[in-house]
Order: sequence, then structure tokens, then C-alpha cells
Amino acid sequence: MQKGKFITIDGVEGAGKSTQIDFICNYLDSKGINVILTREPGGTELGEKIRDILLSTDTKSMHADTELLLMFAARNEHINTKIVPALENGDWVLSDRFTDSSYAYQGAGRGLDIERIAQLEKWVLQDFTPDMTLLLDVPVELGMSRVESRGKKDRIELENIEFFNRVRDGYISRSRKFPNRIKLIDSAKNIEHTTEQIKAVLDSL
Ligand code: T5A
Repeated sequence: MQKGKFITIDGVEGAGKSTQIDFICNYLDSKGINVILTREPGGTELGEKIRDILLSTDTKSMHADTELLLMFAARNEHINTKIVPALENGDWVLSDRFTDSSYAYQGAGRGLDIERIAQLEKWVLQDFTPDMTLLLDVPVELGMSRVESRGKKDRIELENIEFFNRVRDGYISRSRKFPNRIKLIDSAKNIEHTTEQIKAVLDSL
């Protein structure tokens, strides 16, 4: 039986997820909540190996279905060996990205059939779903400009602007489909403005 809460944070590149994760962990900690931070793809030893395959530019080509299946393979390991045991232990889990990324990147971005993603989700997750998803929204060009100084791009970051605009639209349409779970956060202004909105939705949880 699940005792802790499962929170996910999602959005396009440069939306500010990593920046806000620090705040969320400290805020929950200040409330006496033990929070386990994890990420996708990855989060487990096997998942991190799959992440390397997925994001490395040494991977010269990958069929879109393979990309989707690898995301869900890593997720299956993640849920069963890390997330669910932590929740059952009474901890809260914060995941940097989760299944909404697959709908946005492989669905809206790559153009894979949403129904097939839903079938995989049903198979791997059954009815398991985050208690709350923080969707950090930023115009794609602004997000890109924030991460540009990092230099070398990973395999997915090499996609063009049209791809990321489809990803962003995919996220927004998911937030409209699941308004109770997915909280749309405007992350286009300064860091403090984003943090204030996140604090308000965490308080509601
Ligand atoms: N993926 C993942 C899929 O395709 N399908 C899936 O199912 C899953 C799970 C993973 C990749 O995998 C793909 C999606 C991704 O392409 P990742 O590790 O999650 O990648 O990394 P990114 O999304 O690339 O993370 P980024 O680091 O690019 O973005 P963040 O974490 O959102 O941004 P952050 O916090 O590092 O901020 C970037 C810069 O902006 C500044 C920060 O200080 C930092 O310098 N910043 C702001 N500046 C001004 N105002 C604000 N409000 C700011 N917020 C942050």
C-alpha cells in the first residue's frame, strides 16, 4: 500500500527543473518529509546504463519505437525497484521527468501513436500514476538559450526547434487532459517567480 507521495517535474529543455528541484527538496525537508530524488531516464543502475544509450551522441541512429521501448524499460526497473518500495516505506519520491515525457517527446515530438504509448503505460504502470506533476512551461527558444552555455548537446537536444515546439504543445495538451494532476507552472520569468508557484501547489498537496 502506498504511504508516501509521488511527485514528478517535467518540461522542455531549460525549463528550470534542476533549478527548482533543490528548492522542492529543501522545502519538503523543512516540513519533516523524507524525499528521495530520482530521474528519468535513469534512477537505477540499469536505468542509468539505458540513459547512456539513449542520450549519447555515440548512438548514431535509433528507431523511434526503440527509443520509446527503452524509456519504458528503464521506467519499469525504476518503478519496481526504487519508486514503489520508497513510497511503501513512507518516503516521498520526486522524479525529474516521468511518463509525461514519453507522451511529449516520443508522442508529440517523434509522432508515435499516442494509443500505443498508452498501451505500454498500462502494461508497465498499470494504474500507478504520480500524485502531482509540476509542468514547467517555457517558450522553447528561451529554454534553449538558458542551456546553450553548457556546450555539448546530447542526442535528443540535437533535434530542431520544430521538434521541441511539438514537445511543448504535447505537454500543454496533457496538462489540459489531466488538470487535477498536472499543474502548469509559468517558468518564463525569473527563478523566484517559478519557485513561488511551486510552493503554492506543494502547499495544496
Ligand atoms: N526523455 C526523457 C524522453 O524523450 N522521453 C522520456 O520518457 C524521458 C523520461 C533527458 C532527456 O530525455 C528525454 C527528454 C530529455 O531530452 P534531462 O536529463 O531531463 O534529459 O535534461 P534536460 O531536460 O535536458 O534538463 P535541462 O538541464 O536541460 O533542463 P532543466 O533541468 O529544466 O533546466 P535547469 O534547471 O538546468 O536550468 C537551465 C539554466 O537556466 C537557468 C538555470 O540557472 C540554468 O543555468 N534558469 C533560469 N534562468 C532564468 N529564469 C529562470 N526562471 C530560470 N530557471 C532556470
